[in-house]
Amino acid sequence: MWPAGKHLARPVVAGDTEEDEAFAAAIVDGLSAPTKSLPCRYLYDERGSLLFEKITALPEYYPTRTETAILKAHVGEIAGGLGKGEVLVEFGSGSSRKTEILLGAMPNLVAYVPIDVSENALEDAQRRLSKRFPNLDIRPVHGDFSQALRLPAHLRFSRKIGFFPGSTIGNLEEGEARALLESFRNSLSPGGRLVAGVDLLKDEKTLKLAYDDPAGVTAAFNLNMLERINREFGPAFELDGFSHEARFNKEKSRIEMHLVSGRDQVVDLLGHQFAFHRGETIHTENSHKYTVDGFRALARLAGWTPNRVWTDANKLFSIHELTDR
Ligand code: AVJ
Repeated sequence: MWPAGKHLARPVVAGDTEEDEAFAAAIVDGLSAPTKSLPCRYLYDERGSLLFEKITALPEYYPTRTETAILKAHVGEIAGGLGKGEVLVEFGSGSSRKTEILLGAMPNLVAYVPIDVSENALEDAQRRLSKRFPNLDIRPVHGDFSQALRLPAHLRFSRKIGFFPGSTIGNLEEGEARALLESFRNSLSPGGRLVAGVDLLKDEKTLKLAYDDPAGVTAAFNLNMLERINREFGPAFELDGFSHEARFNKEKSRIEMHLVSGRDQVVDLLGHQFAFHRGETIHTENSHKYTVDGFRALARLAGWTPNRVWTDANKLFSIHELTDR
């Protein structure tokens, strides 16, 4: 195809999109580093997103179910005190299932602005929500929620409330998490408010089971990273050469997902030869776990004022209200 060489970039092939190019560059970068890793956002192609949906229904995966229960139990308080004419902005809206609970308790909302990288998810959500809330102005934004938000002119000066459920913040390292909360504040201020779902630190056994379920759905989700690479750039990885591992990193208070090489092997991919020792891993995702006070401290560093907090009786999950002063 093209000469294999360490410093040769993959040639641009007709039909490649910018996304393909960025993914290819991320793969070469991540697998060339002394500790190998791949960005977790690439876990979520079509199949990955379906597998993640299956994860959220597993008995061992408590976050989705618990967050939904907290939202339902306290929706009056969470949605209450809303002034007339506010806009609800959701960062990474996906299927907007949890939002539906909030929207039902926000009759005075002027508009709902879901932001997501998946156009399909945005379209499905809009179709479903416009049936249930025919008077709601829904303004989907297709894109990356970490970018600065520019609202349509007629909404630009409305007060904004942000919604960031699912403990997506857990994917980020502390510095990145702080920067993201700052960028949300810039998008929502002045007078903005953020409602964020944050998974709580708990015993290691519960955490590990949630990320290594006996049915093997999380393992399939993690291994799909390699299958996706094979589909898009391969064949490259032998799938029986790698296995899923969920590790608890106590110092960093996070669950890490890794793909562990079961043998010494060389993977031929994108014009490179990537060598793996037996036991060497590709780090594919972090899921940071916070204490209630730890997350409030992080929010303060990002310029927010932590306000109310809601949790379940077992203190598995938390929903935080942050205000702009
Ligand atoms: C979507 C990032 C919140 O960290 O719990 C679930 C992703 N990975 N099982 C999480 C995930 C493996 C999930 N987040």
